[in-house]
Amino acid sequence: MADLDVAVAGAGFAGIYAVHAFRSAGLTVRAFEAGSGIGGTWFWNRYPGARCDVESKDYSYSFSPELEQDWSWSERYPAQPEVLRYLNHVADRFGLWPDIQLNTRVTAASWDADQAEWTVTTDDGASVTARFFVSAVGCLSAYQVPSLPGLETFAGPWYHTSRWPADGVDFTGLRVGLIGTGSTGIQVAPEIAAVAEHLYVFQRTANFAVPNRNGATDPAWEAGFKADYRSYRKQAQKSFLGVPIAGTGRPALAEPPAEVQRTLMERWQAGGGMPFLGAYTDVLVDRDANDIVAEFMRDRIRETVADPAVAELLLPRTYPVGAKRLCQSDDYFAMFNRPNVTLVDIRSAPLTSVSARGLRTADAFYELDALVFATGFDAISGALNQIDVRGVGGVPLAGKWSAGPRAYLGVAPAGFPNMFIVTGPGSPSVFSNMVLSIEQHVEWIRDCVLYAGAHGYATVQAKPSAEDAWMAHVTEVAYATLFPLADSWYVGANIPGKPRVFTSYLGGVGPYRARCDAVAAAGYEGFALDRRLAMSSSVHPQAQLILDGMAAAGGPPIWEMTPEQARAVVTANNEHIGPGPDVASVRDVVIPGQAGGIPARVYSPAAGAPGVVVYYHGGGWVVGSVDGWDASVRALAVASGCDVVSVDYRLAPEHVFPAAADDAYDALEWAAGELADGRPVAVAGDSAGGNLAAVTALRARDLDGPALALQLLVYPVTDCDLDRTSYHEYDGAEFIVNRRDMAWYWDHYVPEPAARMNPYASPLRAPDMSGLPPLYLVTAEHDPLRDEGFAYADRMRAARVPVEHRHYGSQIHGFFSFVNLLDDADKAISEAGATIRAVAKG
Ligand code: N01
Repeated sequence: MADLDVAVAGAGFAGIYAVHAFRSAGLTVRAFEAGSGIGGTWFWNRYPGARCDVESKDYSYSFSPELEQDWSWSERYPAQPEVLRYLNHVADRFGLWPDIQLNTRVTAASWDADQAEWTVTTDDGASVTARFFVSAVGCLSAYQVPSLPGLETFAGPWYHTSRWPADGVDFTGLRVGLIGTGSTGIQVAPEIAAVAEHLYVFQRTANFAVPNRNGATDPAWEAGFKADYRSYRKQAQKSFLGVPIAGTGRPALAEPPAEVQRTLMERWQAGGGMPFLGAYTDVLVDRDANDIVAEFMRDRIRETVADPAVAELLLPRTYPVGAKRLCQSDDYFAMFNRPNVTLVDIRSAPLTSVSARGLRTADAFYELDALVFATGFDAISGALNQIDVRGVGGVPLAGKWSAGPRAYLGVAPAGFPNMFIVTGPGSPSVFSNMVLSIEQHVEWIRDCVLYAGAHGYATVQAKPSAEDAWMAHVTEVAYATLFPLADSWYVGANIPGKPRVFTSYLGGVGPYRARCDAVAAAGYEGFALDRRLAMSSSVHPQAQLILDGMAAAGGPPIWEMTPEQARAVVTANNEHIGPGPDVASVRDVVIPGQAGGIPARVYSPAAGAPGVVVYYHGGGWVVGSVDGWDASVRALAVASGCDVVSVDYRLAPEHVFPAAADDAYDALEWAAGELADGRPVAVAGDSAGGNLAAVTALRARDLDGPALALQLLVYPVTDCDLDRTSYHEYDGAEFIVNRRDMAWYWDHYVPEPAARMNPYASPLRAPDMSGLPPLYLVTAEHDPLRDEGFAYADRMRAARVPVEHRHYGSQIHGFFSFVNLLDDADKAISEAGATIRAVAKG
């Protein structure tokens, strides 16, 4: 068994929430974090001026209403130290520390197909196994320093903004060179300029920036959004960017030019990138509309920067506004009016080398005491590619991604079973409010893991065809916009040699979430779910005792017996079960059936029971009786609180198909007509009795018979095909039933093979499953009938019939009836009973 259910790489916003979400779902989880503290991006990027460009009310977790009410942000746009404090508060508040391992970098993760688990290796030489591997390494974690000849000879210190010393850097009195004018460079530059003797800004590409208009949190504003935070978060989930912003809803090109200028100015004055760029619908898809906005912004630079030559150099002209991440700053452009700041154009005269004393460009030398690189990241795929991730057949993820990173729905790479990437390539990630997208992904992954467990699937993996189709869609949407026109990190253009692929989903956060939800609702459409490997779970020791007892008793297999011998053996075996619980009233009745009286027993646990269950015992239509199933049916009556009618239908071979099915249906009609008195009615049964319950539900639908509230099918026979995988897995003599036994049962019940195709014999073959009552399905792992149960649930789901499926991983066929002997029998009956009770009570 794996050490963990889930191993998580990284403990930033994503890893922290993953620990909380998985743990709250009852899964074992550990996050491995390379840093000495949590926070990821917000731990590493502690350069002066680091600040979020999404408002604090949006850039915060929404999973806990109490957290969002209790926490107060001091500013509209939170600075790095405050975000880090917030994340540490979250870890404290939810007690996450025991499941986060700091100072530990994940170096490798490899898929073990035999065990259906990941082996995750860390830089301390340790390794751990986990059923699922979740990457929460972030989109912007692998920082890049350009390869400048001579950097190692530089006499002064140099820093990358993403590895800033924790105790800060004092630039007082120093000549500092800053390379990079993206979001980071634009934030750090004014901070350095404020203290340095001189700041040289080496600019390769001029950048657009809108003002933040940052300020202290206004208590009235805070009270306002907190009063209705829940519905605000809902709007955010449905919005395009993960932040509910109000655009005009109109194209700029359809608006009078003066009106466009007025709107842009209004938004410029209010500050913030998203409302500004989102003012008009055509700005990111139409070059002419984009040019209007770009020119507006260039005018603001001209207004701000005193020296026209410097202003001219600062005017972005080489790409559409917004196609590179729009920067935000209140003081960057004004900084160039300071006498101690020089802008150096390294597009016309590129950097050539570093020496001990400074930087050389193609046409000058700059004497420097310190160097700062704000040169960005190998984005989206860089951090994950630093881990040696190996999937099916040992294929490296980096190899799979050599033509560009890809993953189905941006969360699951094909060929890498049980691996998920939070905000991975193909998801909205960096084009959205990251915190909201992280929450959506983590919750979706958690639900998928739980679904796999509940349905007994050992592996979940994206189908290559689904991944291909999704990434084609991602590309198609991207190329309908202006984004691919910029040489940005969005397309990998900032990393020499990286394939130019647009890998983020621009279809919008709301539509993306809806798509992910639809995939889940359809039973994880596009994923291959495989349960064959789950058999590695061993038989429960209590069940093993039963199997050992039967083996010790000796005797021929069922299929070598006569029906009379088989009935005697089953009766003797059932005596080991012992009595069931007391039930207030138990009476034997004879139900008037079409072919004569049908004996039955009615268990009434209490007066005023909310519903009626018609129960059909197992035994391959050949053996079994109301007496033999007395204990478990009593337990079900007590657990459900409902009246249970246990039916002694006619057995084969004396009465072949459809005798048992006819009796089953007649018993339902009687129970609904004579006993229920308007109360909800359910059908239930185990094994062959499950077959009869399923068939009765089909017939009731087909014949406009009694309305059913539920069908409880316990490892039912749903089909005559004895070639399913589980029949071959459990074909030995050591289990309760095997392939030859089942063939023997079928031969007696439906001797004519062609007749077995009749849906009233093999209900899985019903052409239409719609309109059937909700299914509560119980299956056991070590059971030849396992797969036909799963197949039945799949058909039901496909027909939009509600399905609740409980799979008992270490159990055997028949376990549900072994009350007194198996704890799982009591558990399964009480769980099924609780559902019946809830359904009956409406
Ligand atoms: O990195 P970048 P970043 N020689 O790649 C230049 C998020 N973020 O750290 O444009 C010379 O954007 C490069 O020049 P060019 C946000 O998503 C958010 O600034 O390639 N120059 C560019 O100017 C952001 O987009 C926040 O020609 C070289 C700069 O370095 C993302 O992080 C704050 C060079 C890199 O810009 C990355 O931003 C900070 C070379 N060899 C970051 N190589 C907020 O929330 C690169 N450059 C506010």
